[in-house]
Amino acid sequence: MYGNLSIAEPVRGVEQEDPEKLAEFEERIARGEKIEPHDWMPREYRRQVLRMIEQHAHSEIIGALPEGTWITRAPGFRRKLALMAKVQDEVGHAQLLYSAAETLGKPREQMINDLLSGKAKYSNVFNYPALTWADTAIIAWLIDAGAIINQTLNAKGSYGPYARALERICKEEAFHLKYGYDNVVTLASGTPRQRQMLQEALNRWWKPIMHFFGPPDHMSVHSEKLLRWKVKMASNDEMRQMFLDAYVPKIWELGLTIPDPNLRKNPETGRWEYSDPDWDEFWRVINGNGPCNRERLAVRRMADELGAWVRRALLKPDHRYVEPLF
Ligand code: BYC
Repeated sequence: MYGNLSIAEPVRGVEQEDPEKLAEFEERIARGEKIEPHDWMPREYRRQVLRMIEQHAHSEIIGALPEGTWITRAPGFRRKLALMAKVQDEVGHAQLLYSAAETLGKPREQMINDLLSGKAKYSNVFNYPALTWADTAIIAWLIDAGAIINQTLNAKGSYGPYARALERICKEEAFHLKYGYDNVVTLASGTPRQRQMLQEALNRWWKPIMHFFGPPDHMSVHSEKLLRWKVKMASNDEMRQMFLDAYVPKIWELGLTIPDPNLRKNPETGRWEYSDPDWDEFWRVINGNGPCNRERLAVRRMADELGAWVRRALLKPDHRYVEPLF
């Protein structure tokens, strides 16, 4: 059992597969072996892993935007340098993840087209604006914290190229977390105005962060299969609980208030209880109707158009480097 999810039942979507091959595949996964691109895999496994890696890659590339808008306004040269390095890392993560996704047969260009057309999903959190410098601090601390919980688990997953990409990504995320925490502590121990700015940013980001781990287990569409095939190593609710366990005490330590009067750890169950974080808003945002979805995609489309001539020049088939004669 994973939270409310039972994974004992036969998985749906594999009825057409050769039962012997399927059994062998599932045994490999049960033994903890990695599945590599040229290994046999059920079509549904390929589809699910591709869906997840692709969404993750898009999240990294769109995720660079809310913080990226603060590079020119970062307070001081050192913070500007650190923020630039972080944003660059996030875009690098997208490159690693697009490469991992390509091993499953979908060309990168098609993935980018699906992102730009609005067909593909990416993480809900990046459809909200970063209104102040404190918002960037909360993103770098708490969203990166959530991402580390999710990704250190997924890094133990069954698909080799994704697991290996995540190992490297997690190392870089650990730096981002420290950078974010340093910014949060600076604001929390600053002037009353700075503390207020931080509190207001936390108020704005709390709900999106609760949504970040995905819908509650009973609403999750894919968890059952993904857990069975060890693509996901914990359910959405379990990851949310891990995050609350690790970070609620740290947030309280800084003297901040979490904007949920019902948040408490039930001493009997050992689980956090919280107000319903408005799952209707979550579905609206991930389906293209959040506060910044249109703006985020417009920026990416502009970048795509402005970079088109570079791609053409690099990929032009008759373009050869000719040694100068003199
Ligand atoms: N946002 O069946 P479910 C970063 C969708 S970026 C949007 O539970 P699953 C960073 C889900 O796709 C790191 N959509 O899904 C970068 C599905 O829709 P479809 C981002 C979401 O896959 C820059 C439907 O809801 N991390 O760290 O079992 C700066 C049903 O959900 C979300 C990843 O991408 C969401 N939050 O579990 C700073 C991690 N949640 O496809 C930081 C990789 C759910 O049926 N992904 N949906 O149309 C995962 O681990 C899993 O996909 C999730 C969801 C846990 C997120």
